[in-house]
Amino acid sequence: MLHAVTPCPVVVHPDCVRHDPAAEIWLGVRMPGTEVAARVTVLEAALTGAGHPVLPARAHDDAVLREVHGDALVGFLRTAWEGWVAAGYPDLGPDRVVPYLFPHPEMSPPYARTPTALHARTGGFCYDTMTLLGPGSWEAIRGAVDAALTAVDVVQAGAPLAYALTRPPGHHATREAYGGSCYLNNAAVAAQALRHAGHERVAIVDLDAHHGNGTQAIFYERPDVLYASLHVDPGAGWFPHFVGFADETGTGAGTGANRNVPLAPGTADPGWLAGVRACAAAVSAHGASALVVSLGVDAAADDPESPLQVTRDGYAAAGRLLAELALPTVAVQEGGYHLPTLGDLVTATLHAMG
Ligand code: SP5
Ligand code: ZN
Repeated sequence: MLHAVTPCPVVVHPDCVRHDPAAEIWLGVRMPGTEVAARVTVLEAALTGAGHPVLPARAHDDAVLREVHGDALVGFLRTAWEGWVAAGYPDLGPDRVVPYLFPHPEMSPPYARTPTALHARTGGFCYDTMTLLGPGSWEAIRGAVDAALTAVDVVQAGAPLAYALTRPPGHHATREAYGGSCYLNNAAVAAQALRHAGHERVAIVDLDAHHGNGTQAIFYERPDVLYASLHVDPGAGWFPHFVGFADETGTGAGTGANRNVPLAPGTADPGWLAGVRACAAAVSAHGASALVVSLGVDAAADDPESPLQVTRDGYAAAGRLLAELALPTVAVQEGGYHLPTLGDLVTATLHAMG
Protein backbone atom coordinates (compact mmCIF):
# COMPACT_ATOMS: atom_id res chain seq x y z
CA MET A 1 0.00 0.00 0.00
CA LEU A 2 1.22 3.48 -0.77
CA HIS A 3 2.12 5.60 2.19
CA ALA A 4 0.06 8.78 2.28
CA VAL A 5 2.22 11.82 1.70
CA THR A 6 1.54 15.24 3.16
CA PRO A 7 1.15 17.66 0.26
CA CYS A 8 3.91 20.26 0.09
CA PRO A 9 3.11 23.40 -1.91
CA VAL A 10 5.69 23.75 -4.70
CA VAL A 11 6.25 27.32 -5.88
CA VAL A 12 7.52 27.74 -9.42
CA HIS A 13 8.23 30.75 -11.61
CA PRO A 14 7.95 30.17 -15.37
CA ASP A 15 11.01 32.36 -16.03
CA CYS A 16 13.37 30.09 -14.05
CA VAL A 17 13.96 27.92 -17.14
CA ARG A 18 14.98 30.96 -19.19
CA HIS A 19 18.43 31.31 -17.62
CA ASP A 20 20.87 29.75 -20.07
CA PRO A 21 24.46 30.17 -18.86
CA ALA A 22 25.37 27.88 -21.81
CA ALA A 23 28.69 26.86 -20.28
CA GLU A 24 31.06 27.41 -17.41
CA ILE A 25 34.64 28.50 -17.80
CA TRP A 26 36.67 26.49 -15.32
CA LEU A 27 40.46 26.66 -15.17
CA GLY A 28 40.34 28.59 -18.41
CA VAL A 29 38.42 25.87 -20.23
CA ARG A 30 34.91 26.45 -21.51
CA MET A 31 32.92 23.33 -20.71
CA PRO A 32 29.24 22.39 -20.58
CA GLY A 33 27.70 23.67 -17.37
CA THR A 34 25.80 21.43 -14.98
CA GLU A 35 23.37 24.13 -13.76
CA VAL A 36 20.92 23.56 -16.63
CA ALA A 37 17.26 24.41 -17.19
CA ALA A 38 16.35 20.71 -17.32
CA ARG A 39 16.89 20.66 -13.55
CA VAL A 40 13.67 22.63 -13.14
CA THR A 41 11.75 20.45 -15.58
CA VAL A 42 12.87 17.25 -13.86
CA LEU A 43 12.09 18.56 -10.38
CA GLU A 44 8.67 19.90 -11.32
CA ALA A 45 7.75 16.61 -12.99
CA ALA A 46 8.86 14.56 -9.98
CA LEU A 47 7.02 16.72 -7.47
CA THR A 48 3.87 16.89 -9.56
CA GLY A 49 4.04 13.14 -10.08
CA ALA A 50 4.25 12.66 -6.31
CA GLY A 51 1.01 14.61 -5.94
CA HIS A 52 2.27 17.94 -4.65
CA PRO A 53 0.33 21.05 -5.69
CA VAL A 54 2.15 23.57 -7.87
CA LEU A 55 1.63 27.28 -7.25
CA PRO A 56 2.83 30.10 -9.48
CA ALA A 57 5.19 32.58 -7.85
CA ARG A 58 3.61 35.96 -7.20
CA ALA A 59 5.43 39.17 -8.07
CA HIS A 60 6.95 40.94 -5.04
CA ASP A 61 8.53 44.37 -4.96
CA ASP A 62 12.24 44.83 -4.26
CA ALA A 63 11.88 45.91 -0.61
CA VAL A 64 13.21 42.72 1.06
CA LEU A 65 15.65 42.00 -1.77
CA ARG A 66 17.27 45.42 -1.32
CA GLU A 67 17.87 44.69 2.36
CA VAL A 68 19.87 41.60 1.47
CA HIS A 69 21.71 42.87 -1.62
CA GLY A 70 23.30 46.17 -2.58
CA ASP A 71 21.71 48.36 -5.23
CA ALA A 72 24.88 48.12 -7.33
CA LEU A 73 24.70 44.32 -7.63
CA VAL A 74 20.98 44.25 -8.37
CA GLY A 75 21.39 47.03 -10.94
CA PHE A 76 24.31 45.25 -12.59
CA LEU A 77 22.45 41.94 -12.87
CA ARG A 78 19.32 43.64 -14.24
CA THR A 79 21.15 45.47 -17.01
CA ALA A 80 24.33 43.47 -17.74
CA TRP A 81 22.99 41.35 -20.59
CA GLU A 82 21.29 44.23 -22.43
CA GLY A 83 24.47 46.26 -21.95
CA TRP A 84 26.59 43.38 -23.26
CA VAL A 85 24.44 43.16 -26.39
CA ALA A 86 24.34 46.93 -26.87
CA ALA A 87 28.15 47.06 -26.69
CA GLY A 88 28.37 44.41 -29.40
CA TYR A 89 30.29 41.71 -27.51
CA PRO A 90 28.30 38.76 -28.94
CA ASP A 91 29.27 39.89 -32.44
CA LEU A 92 32.94 39.75 -31.41
CA GLY A 93 32.61 36.25 -29.94
CA PRO A 94 31.80 36.49 -26.21
CA ASP A 95 28.18 35.29 -26.17
CA ARG A 96 27.78 35.59 -22.39
CA VAL A 97 28.64 38.23 -19.80
CA VAL A 98 31.96 37.06 -18.38
CA PRO A 99 34.71 38.77 -16.34
CA TYR A 100 38.31 38.72 -17.46
CA LEU A 101 39.94 40.61 -14.62
CA PHE A 102 39.16 41.06 -10.97
CA PRO A 103 39.81 44.01 -8.64
CA HIS A 104 42.55 42.50 -6.49
CA PRO A 105 43.11 44.82 -3.49
CA GLU A 106 46.27 46.10 -5.16
CA MET A 107 44.21 47.05 -8.24
CA SER A 108 41.78 48.92 -6.00
CA PRO A 109 43.72 51.77 -4.35
CA PRO A 110 41.63 54.72 -3.16
CA TYR A 111 42.32 56.51 -6.45
CA ALA A 112 41.11 53.60 -8.64
CA ARG A 113 38.38 54.51 -11.15
CA THR A 114 35.26 52.62 -12.10
CA PRO A 115 36.21 51.00 -15.43
CA THR A 116 34.56 52.41 -18.52
CA ALA A 117 34.29 49.04 -20.28
CA LEU A 118 31.56 46.66 -19.20
CA HIS A 119 33.96 43.72 -19.64
CA ALA A 120 36.21 45.35 -17.05
CA ARG A 121 33.40 46.24 -14.63
CA THR A 122 32.06 42.66 -14.57
CA GLY A 123 34.85 41.34 -12.33
CA GLY A 124 33.83 43.87 -9.69
CA PHE A 125 30.57 41.97 -9.27
CA CYS A 126 31.37 38.40 -10.35
CA TYR A 127 34.06 36.63 -8.33
CA ASP A 128 34.65 33.66 -10.63
CA THR A 129 34.64 32.66 -14.30
CA MET A 130 32.04 29.91 -13.95
CA THR A 131 28.94 32.02 -13.52
CA LEU A 132 27.92 33.31 -16.93
CA LEU A 133 25.00 35.58 -17.67
CA GLY A 134 22.97 35.58 -20.86
CA PRO A 135 19.54 36.16 -22.40
CA GLY A 136 16.79 35.34 -19.91
CA SER A 137 19.17 35.23 -16.97
CA TRP A 138 17.82 38.31 -15.20
CA GLU A 139 14.21 37.17 -15.57
CA ALA A 140 15.11 33.78 -14.05
CA ILE A 141 17.21 35.34 -11.27
CA ARG A 142 14.42 37.71 -10.24
CA GLY A 143 11.78 34.99 -10.76
CA ALA A 144 13.61 32.74 -8.30
CA VAL A 145 13.51 35.52 -5.70
CA ASP A 146 9.75 35.82 -6.24
CA ALA A 147 9.40 32.04 -5.84
CA ALA A 148 11.25 32.17 -2.50
CA LEU A 149 9.15 35.11 -1.30
CA THR A 150 5.92 33.37 -2.35
CA ALA A 151 6.94 30.25 -0.42
CA VAL A 152 7.34 32.47 2.65
CA ASP A 153 3.82 33.84 2.05
CA VAL A 154 2.45 30.29 1.84
CA VAL A 155 4.05 29.36 5.16
CA GLN A 156 2.85 32.59 6.75
CA ALA A 157 -0.66 31.70 5.58
CA GLY A 158 -0.43 28.53 7.67
CA ALA A 159 1.29 25.80 5.66
CA PRO A 160 3.88 24.02 7.83
CA LEU A 161 6.18 23.54 4.82
CA ALA A 162 6.56 25.11 1.39
CA TYR A 163 9.17 24.54 -1.30
CA ALA A 164 10.48 27.12 -3.78
CA LEU A 165 11.84 25.56 -6.99
CA THR A 166 14.47 28.26 -7.34
CA ARG A 167 16.79 28.37 -10.34
CA PRO A 168 19.40 29.70 -10.54
CA PRO A 169 20.43 28.73 -7.00
CA GLY A 170 21.48 31.41 -4.54
CA HIS A 171 23.63 30.46 -1.54
CA HIS A 172 26.98 31.53 -3.05
CA ALA A 173 25.72 35.07 -3.77
CA THR A 174 26.99 37.63 -1.24
CA ARG A 175 25.54 41.08 -0.59
CA GLU A 176 27.49 42.70 -3.43
CA ALA A 177 28.83 39.83 -5.56
CA TYR A 178 27.75 36.77 -7.53
CA GLY A 179 29.48 33.49 -8.30
CA GLY A 180 29.27 29.71 -7.88
CA SER A 181 26.32 29.54 -10.32
CA CYS A 182 24.42 31.90 -7.98
CA TYR A 183 23.35 35.52 -8.60
CA LEU A 184 20.88 36.59 -5.90
CA ASN A 185 20.57 34.77 -2.58
CA ASN A 186 17.06 33.30 -2.58
CA ALA A 187 17.41 31.66 0.85
CA ALA A 188 18.72 34.85 2.45
CA VAL A 189 15.79 36.81 1.01
CA ALA A 190 13.40 34.18 2.39
CA ALA A 191 14.99 34.43 5.84
CA GLN A 192 14.80 38.22 5.79
CA ALA A 193 11.13 38.04 4.74
CA LEU A 194 10.41 35.69 7.65
CA ARG A 195 12.00 38.26 9.97
CA HIS A 196 9.59 40.88 8.65
CA ALA A 197 6.71 38.42 9.02
CA GLY A 198 7.26 38.53 12.78
CA HIS A 199 9.81 35.82 13.49
CA GLU A 200 12.34 37.37 15.86
CA ARG A 201 14.80 34.56 15.20
CA VAL A 202 15.17 32.61 11.99
CA ALA A 203 17.51 29.72 11.21
CA ILE A 204 18.93 28.61 7.89
CA VAL A 205 20.16 25.04 7.51
CA ASP A 206 22.18 24.48 4.34
CA LEU A 207 22.23 20.87 3.09
CA ASP A 208 23.99 21.67 -0.18
CA ALA A 209 27.32 19.91 -0.69
CA HIS A 210 29.12 23.27 -0.84
CA HIS A 211 29.44 25.88 1.87
CA GLY A 212 26.98 28.73 1.33
CA ASN A 213 29.55 31.50 1.59
CA GLY A 214 27.04 34.10 0.43
CA THR A 215 24.44 33.30 3.06
CA GLN A 216 27.11 33.16 5.76
CA ALA A 217 28.52 36.55 4.73
CA ILE A 218 25.10 38.24 4.59
CA PHE A 219 24.22 37.24 8.16
CA TYR A 220 27.70 36.97 9.73
CA GLU A 221 27.26 39.99 12.02
CA ARG A 222 23.61 39.35 12.85
CA PRO A 223 22.36 37.51 15.93
CA ASP A 224 18.79 37.15 14.61
CA VAL A 225 19.50 34.83 11.66
CA LEU A 226 21.48 31.65 12.36
CA TYR A 227 23.36 30.08 9.46
CA ALA A 228 24.24 26.38 9.90
CA SER A 229 25.86 24.37 7.11
CA LEU A 230 27.42 20.98 6.52
CA HIS A 231 29.51 20.69 3.40
CA VAL A 232 32.62 19.25 1.82
CA ASP A 233 35.69 20.63 3.59
CA PRO A 234 36.97 23.65 1.64
CA GLY A 235 40.37 22.88 3.16
CA ALA A 236 40.40 19.64 1.16
CA GLY A 237 40.44 21.70 -2.02
CA TRP A 238 36.76 22.29 -2.69
CA PHE A 239 34.69 25.35 -3.61
CA PRO A 240 34.35 27.95 -2.08
CA HIS A 241 37.95 27.31 -0.93
CA PHE A 242 38.46 30.54 1.08
CA VAL A 243 35.68 30.13 3.65
CA GLY A 244 33.45 27.50 5.24
CA PHE A 245 35.73 26.38 8.09
CA ALA A 246 34.59 25.26 11.53
CA ASP A 247 36.13 28.20 13.37
CA GLU A 248 33.91 30.71 11.52
CA THR A 249 31.30 31.29 14.21
CA GLY A 250 30.07 34.81 13.47
CA THR A 251 31.35 38.20 14.59
CA GLY A 252 30.24 41.12 16.76
CA ALA A 253 26.58 40.78 17.70
CA GLY A 254 26.46 37.72 15.42
CA THR A 255 29.05 35.79 17.41
CA GLY A 256 27.74 32.26 17.92
CA ALA A 257 25.08 32.53 15.19
CA ASN A 258 27.14 30.77 12.52
CA ARG A 259 27.90 27.05 12.51
CA ASN A 260 30.01 25.25 9.91
CA VAL A 261 30.48 21.49 9.74
CA PRO A 262 33.12 20.71 7.11
CA LEU A 263 33.22 17.07 6.04
CA ALA A 264 36.00 15.03 4.44
CA PRO A 265 35.56 14.09 0.79
CA GLY A 266 33.94 10.65 0.67
CA THR A 267 31.80 11.22 3.75
CA ALA A 268 28.72 8.96 3.56
CA ASP A 269 25.38 8.87 5.40
CA PRO A 270 26.58 8.30 9.00
CA GLY A 271 29.07 11.19 9.02
CA TRP A 272 26.81 13.46 6.99
CA LEU A 273 23.81 12.81 9.28
CA ALA A 274 25.96 13.57 12.31
CA GLY A 275 26.54 16.94 10.65
CA VAL A 276 22.80 17.41 10.11
CA ARG A 277 22.23 16.64 13.81
CA ALA A 278 24.85 19.23 14.78
CA CYS A 279 23.10 21.83 12.61
CA ALA A 280 19.68 20.91 14.02
CA ALA A 281 21.06 21.23 17.56
CA ALA A 282 22.37 24.69 16.68
CA VAL A 283 18.90 25.67 15.45
CA SER A 284 17.32 24.51 18.72
CA ALA A 285 19.92 26.37 20.78
CA HIS A 286 19.37 29.52 18.74
CA GLY A 287 15.66 29.52 19.55
CA ALA A 288 14.46 30.19 16.01
CA SER A 289 10.72 30.18 15.35
CA ALA A 290 11.06 29.63 11.59
CA LEU A 291 13.42 27.63 9.39
CA VAL A 292 14.79 28.06 5.88
CA VAL A 293 16.39 24.99 4.33
CA SER A 294 18.89 25.55 1.56
CA LEU A 295 18.02 22.30 -0.14
CA GLY A 296 20.94 21.36 -2.31
CA VAL A 297 21.07 17.66 -3.14
CA ASP A 298 24.54 17.67 -4.68
CA ALA A 299 25.92 15.82 -1.65
CA ALA A 300 24.41 12.70 -3.25
CA ALA A 301 26.87 9.99 -4.22
CA ASP A 302 26.24 10.22 -7.96
CA ASP A 303 26.41 14.00 -8.21
CA PRO A 304 29.15 15.26 -10.55
CA GLU A 305 29.96 18.40 -8.51
CA SER A 306 30.87 16.97 -5.11
CA PRO A 307 32.74 14.05 -3.53
CA LEU A 308 30.24 13.42 -0.72
CA GLN A 309 28.51 10.02 -0.80
CA VAL A 310 25.05 10.62 0.61
CA THR A 311 22.17 8.31 -0.41
CA ARG A 312 18.50 9.02 -1.01
CA ASP A 313 17.79 7.44 2.39
CA GLY A 314 20.37 9.79 3.89
CA TYR A 315 18.54 12.81 2.51
CA ALA A 316 15.23 11.39 3.76
CA ALA A 317 16.77 10.93 7.23
CA ALA A 318 17.96 14.56 7.13
CA GLY A 319 14.41 15.61 6.28
CA ARG A 320 13.11 13.76 9.34
CA LEU A 321 15.72 15.38 11.61
CA LEU A 322 14.65 18.82 10.37
CA ALA A 323 10.96 17.94 10.73
CA GLU A 324 11.62 17.14 14.40
CA LEU A 325 12.41 20.81 14.94
CA ALA A 326 8.68 21.39 14.32
CA LEU A 327 9.20 24.86 12.85
CA PRO A 328 7.38 26.49 9.94
CA THR A 329 9.77 25.71 7.11
CA VAL A 330 10.59 27.20 3.71
CA ALA A 331 12.74 24.93 1.56
CA VAL A 332 14.64 26.63 -1.24
CA GLN A 333 16.33 24.69 -4.03
CA GLU A 334 20.11 25.10 -4.26
CA GLY A 335 22.44 22.70 -6.12
CA GLY A 336 21.93 19.13 -7.34
CA TYR A 337 23.05 18.23 -10.85
CA HIS A 338 22.54 14.52 -11.52
CA LEU A 339 19.36 14.69 -13.58
CA PRO A 340 18.41 10.98 -13.33
CA THR A 341 18.18 11.09 -9.51
CA LEU A 342 17.51 14.77 -8.81
CA GLY A 343 13.72 14.43 -8.61
CA ASP A 344 13.81 11.45 -6.28
CA LEU A 345 16.32 13.10 -3.93
CA VAL A 346 14.27 16.28 -3.50
CA THR A 347 10.96 14.44 -3.32
CA ALA A 348 12.28 12.04 -0.67
CA THR A 349 13.63 14.91 1.42
CA LEU A 350 10.40 16.92 1.24
CA HIS A 351 8.29 13.85 2.07
CA ALA A 352 10.36 13.33 5.19
CA MET A 353 10.09 17.00 6.13
CA GLY A 354 6.30 17.16 5.66
C1 SP5 B 1 24.94 26.05 -6.05
C2 SP5 B 1 26.09 25.16 -6.26
O1 SP5 B 1 26.03 23.97 -5.99
N1 SP5 B 1 27.17 25.69 -6.80
C3 SP5 B 1 28.28 24.87 -7.05
C4 SP5 B 1 29.45 25.73 -7.38
C5 SP5 B 1 30.68 24.90 -7.35
N2 SP5 B 1 31.25 24.79 -8.64
C6 SP5 B 1 32.67 24.78 -8.55
C7 SP5 B 1 33.28 23.65 -9.28
C8 SP5 B 1 33.36 23.88 -10.74
C9 SP5 B 1 33.91 22.72 -11.43
N3 SP5 B 1 32.96 22.18 -12.33
C10 SP5 B 1 33.57 21.30 -13.27
C11 SP5 B 1 32.64 20.21 -13.64
C12 SP5 B 1 33.36 18.91 -13.54
N4 SP5 B 1 32.45 17.90 -13.10
ZN1 ZN C 1 26.46 22.94 -4.28
